[in-house]
Amino acid sequence: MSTSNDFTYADHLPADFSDSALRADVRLGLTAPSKWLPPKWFYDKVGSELFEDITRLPEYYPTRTERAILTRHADEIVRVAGADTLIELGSGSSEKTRLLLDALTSRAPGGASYVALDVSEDALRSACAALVATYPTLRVGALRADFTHQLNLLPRGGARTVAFLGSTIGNFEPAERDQFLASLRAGLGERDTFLLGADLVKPAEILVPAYDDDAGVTAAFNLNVLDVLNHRLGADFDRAAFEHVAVWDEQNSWIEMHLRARRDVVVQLPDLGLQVEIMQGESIRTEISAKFRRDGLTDELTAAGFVERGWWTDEQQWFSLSLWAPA
Ligand code: SAH
Ligand code: AVI
Repeated sequence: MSTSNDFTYADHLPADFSDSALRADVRLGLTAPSKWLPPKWFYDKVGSELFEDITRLPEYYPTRTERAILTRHADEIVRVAGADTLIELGSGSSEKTRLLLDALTSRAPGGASYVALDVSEDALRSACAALVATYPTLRVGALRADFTHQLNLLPRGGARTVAFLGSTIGNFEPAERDQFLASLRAGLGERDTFLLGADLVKPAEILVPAYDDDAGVTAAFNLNVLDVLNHRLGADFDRAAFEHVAVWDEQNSWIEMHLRARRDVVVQLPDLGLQVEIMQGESIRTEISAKFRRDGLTDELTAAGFVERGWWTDEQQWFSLSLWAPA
């Protein structure tokens, strides 16, 4: 652990995380009958920056809608939660979080803590450095960890709100989501709460452009994962051989992002001793982004052992913030 710029920084990812975990995921995903990659590998420095660019696109409504809900209701959310510590999973730039921190620091002046958890060291360091400059009384910690299997590392003590904003929960497969909720619930005490940002089902005409914008930023974000594999695994993906595809799967209620081969492609992954053949028209699924209905979310959270403490949405009911306590 190191202290710099008045925030603590702890890296709990294994030293070889970017190698061994990436290798295992890539071997599993690219040798499967339907090829896929987990979304956590999007977020190298370039990918984290591209995601921030996405949040400012006119088509990408989730960030600004969630921010609008927070602008209106952060005080109430923080009051109902009654926490002195905010822990944020997949915190990224922690920008919207400031609305919660404004409320938290004015409720508990001198006594509030914020812990940002993310896989991206760049995102953690720049977000936390900016936060300590704005909130002199806030204790700020950065935790580099993987929220899919390291929730046991969350700091304990006091009354905590664990926030998972941006609808990042939608990037889990349904079984992963159940596992995540069970693991989170297991670590929460009776004074703790869970604040969830979840994107809601809406017409495909709004959903699809949010994941296939005119400026091509989401395409660049998607294709960047090939650069990550090239840089970290010595692979030789040709970005030009792939196109970005986003489709709305109504039955599963999720957007799927794919990289579809424009021609037959043979990729060498020397670090894995692997050669992968991808036929023209075949695609690699790089992300799902599930969209929710209130009753479905309630069922899932109830099954995981939570009880609702609050539900806030925007006028169009496009996005939701909900607060949950252990049942
Ligand atoms: N919460 C922010 C950022 C969302 S982008 C917002 O609402 O705008 C998703 C964030 O989750 C990225 O910062 C990414 O680095 C992080 N992330 C993705 N997979 C992760 C994992 N398995 N463990 C921890 N962080 C992860
Ligand atoms: C981080 N996550 C919630 C984003 C989403 O909307 O699913 C990632 C993203 N992918 C494409 N655009 C944004």
